[in-house]
Amino acid sequence: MTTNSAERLTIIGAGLVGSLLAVLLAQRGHRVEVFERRGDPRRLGYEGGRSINLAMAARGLRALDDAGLREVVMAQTVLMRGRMVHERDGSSGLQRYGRDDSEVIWSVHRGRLNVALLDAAEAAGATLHFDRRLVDVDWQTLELELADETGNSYRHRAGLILGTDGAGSAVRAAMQRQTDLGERFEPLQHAYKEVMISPAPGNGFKLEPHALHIWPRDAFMVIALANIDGSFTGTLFLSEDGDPGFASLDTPAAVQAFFAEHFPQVAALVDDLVGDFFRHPTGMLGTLWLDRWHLDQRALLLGDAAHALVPFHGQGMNCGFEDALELAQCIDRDGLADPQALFAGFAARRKANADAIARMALTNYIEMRDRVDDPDYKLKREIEAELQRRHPERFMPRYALVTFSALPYAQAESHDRLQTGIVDELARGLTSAADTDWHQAARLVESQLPVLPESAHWRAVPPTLPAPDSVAGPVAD
Ligand code: FAD
Ligand code: E1W
Repeated sequence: MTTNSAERLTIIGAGLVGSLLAVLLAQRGHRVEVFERRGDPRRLGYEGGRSINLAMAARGLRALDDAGLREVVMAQTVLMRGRMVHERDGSSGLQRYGRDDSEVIWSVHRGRLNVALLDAAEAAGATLHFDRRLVDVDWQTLELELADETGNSYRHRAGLILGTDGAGSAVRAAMQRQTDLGERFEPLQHAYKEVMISPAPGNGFKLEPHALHIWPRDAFMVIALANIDGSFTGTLFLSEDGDPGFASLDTPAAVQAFFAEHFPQVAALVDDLVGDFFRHPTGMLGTLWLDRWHLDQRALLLGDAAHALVPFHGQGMNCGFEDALELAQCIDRDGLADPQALFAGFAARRKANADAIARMALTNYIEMRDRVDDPDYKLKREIEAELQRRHPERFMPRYALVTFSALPYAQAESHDRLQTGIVDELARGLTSAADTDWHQAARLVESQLPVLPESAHWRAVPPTLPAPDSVAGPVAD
């Protein structure tokens, strides 16, 4: 078995996680090379010109901060204060995510974020190779077999291999041929499709920009996030089979009838519903679980390649960015002299957290789908808000622990299990949060909930004045 030329780091996949990892490692003075299947998005544009956006939260921003990229990225985001839930009857209301504007998330353009990260990676000294798809790895010689779009093939001797090539990872497939990673893919019956809402005349917004819009309809839903140019990207989440399902929406008339019945407001906002529907691919969703993320001293997986999640907590990129930062910090501490120990140590620290966010994302899927407009759900959220007000050192809602804090996901999940038990007990038989027995609540909280560690109170932005309950605040930026 060969040993690596340990000073060199070979990243496969220059998506969001790979490009940030390249920045973080190159900035630390390591020799970094990156191979990416697609062409350079800075020359060729992105995703066929489509605007796809994502919700960035505290964990993502924390990693960008370490790379010195906070300002560059934040200048291109739209702040989101809460979810705007659109009911069947056409009414809507904003449910704040947090207590004030230190507890918000940001809508960020996937393509522009990736471009900013690629620029920063190059500026930090990383070497980028585009139009180079990994086909296979010779694990004896560490030779990569790469191909370009026209089918030419290339060979390249790798250093330490870091696989950030996404959910369909070729690095992972090559590792699987060498060892059993215990891979399991748990598909979700639901798939997704993106639709575009153009800006209002004069680059205004057709919907409140500072909110994540949700049209929940039990078994399916549409969400929409604003872009800085005034447009919105909408996403339909729907079963693949059955009726309604993507398989049965196979004609323009069927698509129009489905939206007219369930999402008339969305239908009126989208410029070219039928065009979008049949031009854009239907994306698959699911959870990828692995028992192992590394192949001894030779290769390590990070991001979606190691742990694809369902998107319903908006944490896939955030978790992947946390992976990248944590690996950089492991290298800071232990160096690259013993890659096997480095990879094993990283995976041991990180896997319980990835598993926890994968489970919590599935839980949020159920809530998103059919509970955000449910009275019992609202009652429990009200009780939670008051428990947090009364016991801020011990009680913090799950959404806040996941989205605004730096508490490791596994600890957020176990703390939330205790909290859920308490809230369920307090809510039993109640119809109004005002009837909660707050003496019993205090007893339960103090006897069952440990004091939260400092990382739970970490915030990406400083606290602001407490937020009013229901208004979105100023719309103009
Ligand atoms: P990717 O972004 O998939 O990047 C992989 C890269 O590797 C790509 O550039 C690809 O071209 C390249 N590649 C692939 N194969 C090869 C190969 N053989 N050789 C070389 N290069 C290769 N996350 C959030 O945090 N917030 C959200 O709001 C959010 N919303 C989402 C909504 C939807 C509908 C979906 C599906 C996901 C969402 N996510 C969200 C998750 C997020 O998109 C992913 O977690 C994130 O993109 C993972 O980044 P990555 O770099 O690991 O993988
Ligand atoms: C967020 C794709 C996506 C991204 C998200 C979220 C959701 C639903 C979806 C979770 C959320 C930001 N969420 N929003 N409101 N309640 N939970 O917070 O990123 Cl579907």
